[in-house]
Parts: sequence; C-alpha cells; structure tokens
Amino acid sequence: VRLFKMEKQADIFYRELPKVELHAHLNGSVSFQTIEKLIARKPHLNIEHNMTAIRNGQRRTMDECFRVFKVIHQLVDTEEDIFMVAKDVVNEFAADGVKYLELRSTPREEIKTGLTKRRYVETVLEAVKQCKGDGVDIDVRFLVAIDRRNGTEVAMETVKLAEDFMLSTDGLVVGLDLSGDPTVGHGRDLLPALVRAKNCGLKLALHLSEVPSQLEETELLLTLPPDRIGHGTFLHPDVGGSQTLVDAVVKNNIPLELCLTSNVKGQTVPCYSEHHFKFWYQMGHPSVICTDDKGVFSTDLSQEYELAATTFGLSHEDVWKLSQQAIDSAFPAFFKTWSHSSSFPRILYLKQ
Ligand code: 6MZ
Repeated sequence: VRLFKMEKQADIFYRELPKVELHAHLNGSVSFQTIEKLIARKPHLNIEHNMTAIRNGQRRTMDECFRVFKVIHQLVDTEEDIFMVAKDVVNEFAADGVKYLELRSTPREEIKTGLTKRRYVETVLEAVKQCKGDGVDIDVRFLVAIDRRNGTEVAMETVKLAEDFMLSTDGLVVGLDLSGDPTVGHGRDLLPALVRAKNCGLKLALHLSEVPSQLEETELLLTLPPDRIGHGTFLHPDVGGSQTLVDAVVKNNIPLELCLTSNVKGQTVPCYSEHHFKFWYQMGHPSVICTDDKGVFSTDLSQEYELAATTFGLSHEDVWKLSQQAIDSAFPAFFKTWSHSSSFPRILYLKQ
C-alpha cells in the first residue's frame, strides 16, 4: 500500500515556498487517499490502486496514460464523487503550499447517474466555494476543458457552457482548456469553438505540441494566439519543431506550463535533464512549473520545483523568482504583494 502513496516528500524549502499551480486536471489530480474512498464506494468495479497511479521509476506510453483517466472516470461519476474529489484536490494543493490554483476539468455527462455537464461544473464550483468558506488558504479559479477527441460540436457546446458560467459565477470561471489524447483529432476542427471562446473573453490554455506529430496543428492554433501553452514539448527545433514556432511563441510572449514528471513518466521526454524547461528558462521566456496530474503521476508541486532545481542547478533564489513570476501568467489580473516573513516568504494577491 505504501508504494502507491507519495514516495518522497520535497525538502521543506519547496514545501513552504508559496506556489502557483496553473496546469492541473481535476481527475488526474486525485490522490491515493481519495482513490481509496472512491474504491470503497464502488467495490463492484474491481479497480485497484495500481490502475490509477504511475509510481516513481515507472513509465507509461501516452496511450496507457489515457487509459488511466478512463479508469478514474469510472470511479468519479456522481455529483457526490465530483464534490469530494474537488474538495480533496483543493485541500491537498493548499496543504502543499499552493496559494493560487487554476483547476481544469472536462464536463462529463453520465446517463446512468443522471449527471449533466452543467451540474458537473456547478458541483466543482460548489466545492471550491465550500473550501473558501472553510477558510482554506488558497485562491482557486476554474478552466472548462474541451476533450479534443469529442470533435467540433461538443467543443462548441463546451464553449457555450463555459461562456454561461463565466458570465454568472463571480469570476471563478476564467478560461478554456484544450486537452485530451494528442494523437486523436485535429485542432482545425476545434478552431471555430476556440475563436468563439476568445471573442467572448475566455482565456485560452491550449495543450500544444505534446507529441511530435502536431506541427501543422500547432502552427494553426498559434495564430489565435492562445494565452498559455500546455507542455509545448516539441516546439523547439532541437526536437523536431521549428524556429518559426519558437518565434511565434516568443513574439506573443505566451507562457508555457511545464510538467516535468508527467512528461518523463509519459515518455514524451527521455529524461529530466533533457526536459524542454531548460530551453525556455534559459531564454528567459515565461516558464511555469506545474503538476499536470499529481495523482496519476504520483507527485506534487513542491516535488516538481525541487526536481527542476536539482536537475538544472537552480539556487533557492532562482526557485523563489520562478515561483513568484508564475503569478504573472495567471489568467485574472492581480496586483501582487510578496513579502518576506521572518523565515519564509508569504504571498498576498489583491484582485485588480
Ligand atoms: C492531454 C490530458 C493530460 O478533465 O476529467 N488530460 N490531456 N495531455 C495530458 N498529459 C498527460 N492529462 C490529463 O481530467 C482528466 C482529463 O484531462 C486530460 C484528458 O482529457 C483526461 O481525460 P478531467 O478532470
């Protein structure tokens, strides 16, 4: 049992560092403890822990990673499940020192349980509000996700849903995510939905160039342009991307959400030292360390910062700066005040 729990905790500096998480998929972030509660609710599914998490040292193909999400979706298929999962995830990020979180999730309907996409989003937002009411020390916003495999029509419906929520939920819904298995579907079919989202004021966080075969799609989607890029693993020329793509990202100053453990365990990056964080960070381009799926990849944001620091030789001061700059890539506009308390820094945000 212990093997599937967090295998190692990050050093105290990284845990106490105030952090900003901008790329976290709700159902990929479900912890060992929450999975245990879900399995107890649904013993008939015969799901075991090793089907929902990839331990340290293990690797999976992307296809296998996407099968893991399907297993988790089986476990999370009622309003009660979603509420519990969202509350647990928000509490866990807060316990890890995350002060600002942009959570993303794909609205799902489940005929069997009567779950609708609208209730799905409402339930996540209710959980977020309850955490706030409970005094959990974290500020949360939500991105509605489009799963690329579901095609044009569903993408457009999802944008309309996100638009409704953006207009009616006190600023909690701030944007749209494009994610899902990168080997399935093509961005050109989703372009009308993304254009609509942009025109109505939703911010766009798009998974781009997560696998090598997406050059043409990336070129097309960069014309929007997106407000942030998820992964962007194959953008730069050394890994088969192109200088034109890099130039477009730099010219538009589009921050990258970079997820070290996810990319290494999912085998799109061969090892930590070859992670594209190095390329973008050295260039001084906005690079934000994120977890992607902290449950599935058995990690947390503190560990991701520690990994980046040990792999690329970052000092505590560099790490502090990296974490501080992440807030500039958040979707809402903030006035920031960062202050140092006696031994550890604190972060305060004031909404503009
Ligand atoms: C692309 C990913 C992903 O939406 O049910 N997702 N999409 N690349 C990744 N890298 C590993 N990790 C997660 O959370 C799970 C869903 O998030 C997307 C997939 O669509 C997955 O089904 P939600 O909360």
